[in-house]
Amino acid sequence: MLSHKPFCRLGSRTILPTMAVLLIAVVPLLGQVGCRGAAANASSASIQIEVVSEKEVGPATIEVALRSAQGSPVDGARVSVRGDMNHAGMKPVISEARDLGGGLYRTEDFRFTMGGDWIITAEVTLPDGKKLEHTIDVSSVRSR
Ligand SMILES: [Cu+2]
Repeated sequence: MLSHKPFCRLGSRTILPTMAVLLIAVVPLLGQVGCRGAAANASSASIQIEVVSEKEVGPATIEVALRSAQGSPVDGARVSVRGDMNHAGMKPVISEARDLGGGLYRTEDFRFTMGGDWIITAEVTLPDGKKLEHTIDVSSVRSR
């Protein structure tokens, strides 16, 4: 019993400093996780669309680049590319773009089905579920 009391006192004296050290170590870690989370869960993004293949009837490749408001690449989004022509009565061409990492998404089965003027829309669902879209005009797609 005589040795029990000093042991308890020693115990509480070492546990408190240990907890303080853990807190000091954990708080900056939480801060970093918070910042990274904010970038990944960007609820706004800039969307860039580019036709990287020939602009002619047939298979085409379209790339979509996503950046957060802070300028960092946004990965893990769902990007669907829709092609419409500027005249009525045509079925839109829809292609899911593959996530290549680094904020870049690329179509694999898009095709221009007719020569003429197209409107390309990227429909984006960000990792946090927010939806955005961006449209570009692609004029004078060549017939073959
Ligand atoms: Cu057409």
